[in-house]
Amino acid sequence: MTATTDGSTGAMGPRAASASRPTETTIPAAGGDLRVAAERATARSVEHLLGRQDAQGWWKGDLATNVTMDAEDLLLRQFLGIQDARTTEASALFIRGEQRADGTWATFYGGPGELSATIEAYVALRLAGDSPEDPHMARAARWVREHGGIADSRVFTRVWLALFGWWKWDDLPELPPELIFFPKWFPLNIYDFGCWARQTIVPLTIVSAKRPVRPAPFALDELRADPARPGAGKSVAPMTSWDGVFQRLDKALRAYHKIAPRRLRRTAMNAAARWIIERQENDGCWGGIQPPAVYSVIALHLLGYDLDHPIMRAGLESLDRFAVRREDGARMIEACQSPVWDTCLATIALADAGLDPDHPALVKAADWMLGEQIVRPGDWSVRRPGLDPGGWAFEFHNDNYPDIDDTAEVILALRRVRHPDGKRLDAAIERGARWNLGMQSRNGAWGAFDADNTSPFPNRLPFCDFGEVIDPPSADVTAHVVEMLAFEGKSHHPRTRRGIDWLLAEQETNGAWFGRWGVNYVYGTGSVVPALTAAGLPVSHPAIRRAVTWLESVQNEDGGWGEDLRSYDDESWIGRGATTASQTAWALLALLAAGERESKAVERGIAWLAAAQREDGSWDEPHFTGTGFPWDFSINYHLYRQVFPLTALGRYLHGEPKPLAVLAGVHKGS
Ligand code: R01
Repeated sequence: MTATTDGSTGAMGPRAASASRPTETTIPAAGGDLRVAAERATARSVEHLLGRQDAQGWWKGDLATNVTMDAEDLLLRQFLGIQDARTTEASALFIRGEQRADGTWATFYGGPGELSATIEAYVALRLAGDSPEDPHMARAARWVREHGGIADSRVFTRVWLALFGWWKWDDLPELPPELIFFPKWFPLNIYDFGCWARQTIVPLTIVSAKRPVRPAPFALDELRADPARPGAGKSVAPMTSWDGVFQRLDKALRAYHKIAPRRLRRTAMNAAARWIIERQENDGCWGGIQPPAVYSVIALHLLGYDLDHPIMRAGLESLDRFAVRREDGARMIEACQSPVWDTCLATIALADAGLDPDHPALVKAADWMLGEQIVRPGDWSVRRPGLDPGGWAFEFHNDNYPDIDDTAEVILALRRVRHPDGKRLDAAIERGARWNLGMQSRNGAWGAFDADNTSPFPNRLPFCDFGEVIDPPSADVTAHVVEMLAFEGKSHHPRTRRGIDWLLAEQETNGAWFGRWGVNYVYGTGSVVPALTAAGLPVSHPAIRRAVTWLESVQNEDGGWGEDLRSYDDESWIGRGATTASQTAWALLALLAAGERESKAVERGIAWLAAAQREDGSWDEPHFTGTGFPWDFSINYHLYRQVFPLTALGRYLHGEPKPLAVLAGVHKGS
């Protein structure tokens, strides 16, 4: 178990928000005073960030999501019979701390009660010994019943309940293991799924074919809604709609489940098991993310792997590494860890804040990043078989799934460092840039992990009622790649030009860009504008002007920016929400790149950052500003509040980072 890495106190949520108010300073006036305030904030922030670098050169902030992570960790231990009292109590402490006054759990700070998360958290607490008569439990159960009960929860939740006999396997959509045999050109083959979904569903095909039930120590009737309630029962869509087609496909698959030839099924499950085992990482995890590890351990266990088999031991040990211990003893499960992403963003922030390119902290960070480059093929090779490897992943251990976003940002970070071995740095960058170029999708843009991962079918499966299961190109990732290519002197490369054209076509009528991996239009716009100007678009370009107008139109009264996660679900929240440090910084990065340094909007934004900073050089940010899957799965990256404000302050003080051509001569060996 690792100690909390960001020094935060207690569980997140309303408590943390009120416990730590920013140090109240008066908003500095514009002009000289503002510059002084910005310099002071920058210096404090640099100190803070330098103090948080690991001795090995990386940074890592906590990655907070929601209590389904913690609940499923406990459910897994219960299912395998490996629960221990201390772990259970520490997880229960965290889960209880996240419950809100109305009895619910949300999937992001300040969000509405969410049925599936509330059910999973409730069940986990019952396993930990909380009584249904306890007021906090009774409140949760009543809310669940009033909101449709178990029957209205997502498929994943009902799979967990089926494992304990609380739900019937017969009443779940089918996902047959024979999927593993579909060739890579056939609809719904596993490579049509985004890599996170692929790694999750392959083990789940084994689990749902095996349909195991390990009866639970108690019933769960208090979570069932009245079956006579109006609206109960699922409607059937017409055959002429895609939903209708997929509902009938599911019916056919259920019939198939009963008659599936035993030999074929066994061969399919063995092939799926082989696929899983081949993808286990050196540290025992799968893809660096928690859900595939949980389901892979269950699937292999169901196929007869003992818990002390080396594969299983390593898998179970890797699960422990997703746990973060908070100061109050609570145990929080991270969906994944973000060291590569945090390290490249911190390096960029420190360099743009004026740290010397050969500062030991930056050289150390570069050394660590260089060691993390992935030089072997992965699942991405299925769609790009001829392409040489050379990307970076987001996590410590995820060699099979480097991503295009991390690769672009790592290169942007490495270019800011004057490394003693300039040749090695150049070679690594060259290799990474080539990999990113080769991963461009046919439409000229870039997805996160794969090229051309755009099949419309996976999202239609009744099994896939949660989150995003494909990885189509997005504006934020495409922008990061374009910015990187511009810094590499490739603004006129035909692939860069196609990326730029795609971005220009993707701008919304309001002037903003959608944020796929960050919340939301502020993130998209904060990513795209600096990329377009780095690639040589003049700040007078109409696309840039419209973006500036939009950002200025959504600036908050207090001078900052904020955009609520509800913007993914409800247009009226676009650009609107409580001011946060990271979103204020994203808006500023766009405005600064657009040449608005002297504007009132920028000055008010910088003033907000300076005033909201804490004594120790950090910022607070209870709001989630990271996106796993729009609306369904949100992330609070605990380092975002530190790295993005520092980058914005640095660029306010020192101007835009200079592309390679201007930096020529920095690399002695090149
Ligand atoms: C999950 C799940 O837990 C999960 C965890 C992490 C991610 C994907 C990509 C990146 C990297 C970071 C995290 N960048 C592309 C983003 C950069 C900002 C996604 C999902 C939950 C449910 C299922 C993630 Br089903 C599968 C996985």
